[in-house]
Amino acid sequence: MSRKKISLIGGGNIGGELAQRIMVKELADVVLFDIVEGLPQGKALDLMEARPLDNSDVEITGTNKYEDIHGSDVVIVTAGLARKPGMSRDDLLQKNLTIMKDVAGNIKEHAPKAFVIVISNPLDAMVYTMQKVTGFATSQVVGMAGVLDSSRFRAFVAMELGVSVQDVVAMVMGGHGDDMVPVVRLCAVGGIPLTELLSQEKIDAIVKRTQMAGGEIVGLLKTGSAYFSPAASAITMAESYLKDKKRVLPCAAHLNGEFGLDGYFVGVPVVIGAKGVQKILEFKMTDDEREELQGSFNHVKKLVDAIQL
Ligand code: TXD
Repeated sequence: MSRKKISLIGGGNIGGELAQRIMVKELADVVLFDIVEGLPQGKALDLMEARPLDNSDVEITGTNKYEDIHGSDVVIVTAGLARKPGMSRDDLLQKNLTIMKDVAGNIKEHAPKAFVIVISNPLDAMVYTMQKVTGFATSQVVGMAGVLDSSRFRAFVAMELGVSVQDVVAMVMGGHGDDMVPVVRLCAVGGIPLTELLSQEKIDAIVKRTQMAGGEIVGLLKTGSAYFSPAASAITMAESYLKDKKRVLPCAAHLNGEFGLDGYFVGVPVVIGAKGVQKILEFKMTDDEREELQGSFNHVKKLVDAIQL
């Protein structure tokens, strides 16, 4: 049985980290694509030379030619500009929209059967663009944000309580912006509701830090945004697809009336298996939760409605 194939469109900070993680896990062969001459080829060769140390026999190829992504099972898209200090994710819209249209057209032509995971910001608008321009089924296109945001929430809870991250579950929904919706009611530590373990003040502080976590890292790095955690998040999604794990993960998925929302991509709990986004797990929200989700959805809708596709 031949190995699966993952193509990475964008060989920058996240792209390189994605390629390394795939290599170490021997998840699939990798094609690393970028428009910069030499960048993907250099990173691919470097990773090929690391394989003996990780006992990994996957093939990693760097390329500037879209033809090389032919036959991909998964395509992960990080092409685009990243934030600099003082920028919002929305500030990237116009430049990354142009890039995303180009990328989507090439994926449609060269990898029409691939499961597409979009990472580029502003995420909810970019994944919407990907699906509209490719015309792929909505089950075949998904955005990575909620897995990252939920991981950040879980990490902050574990740090505060001094417990293993393994025993903290959390769900962050909505758009990938400062108005994302950590659903505190669903957070549990070893099955114990978070609200029984931390004061409301500490919970509010963790919610806020989660919502601003991307900007916190941009402010520290000054030259770009987070890349270790976004890469880990997207690999979790890709693995669930390739191994048909049917993980329940918060992802930017196309809504068709779920949670009373329709026609756009925002973060909701989905099942990812061999058929892609196989279903959206809807649940009864409190009035406050619904109001927060509606607010975050409205922000995404406003941003997307400004796009001329
Ligand atoms: O949770 C999330 N979804 C976010 C997403 C988490 C962190 C970062 N987020 C966004 O991912 C970030 O705001 C950016 O929009 C993307 C990629 O972030 P990264 O840190 O990897 O950016 P880099 O290092 O600048 O890499 C982008 C690469 C770079 O090598 C460019 O040459 C390439 O994209 N690029 C292109 N590749 C293909 N095709 C085109 N047109 C193109 N234009 C630039």
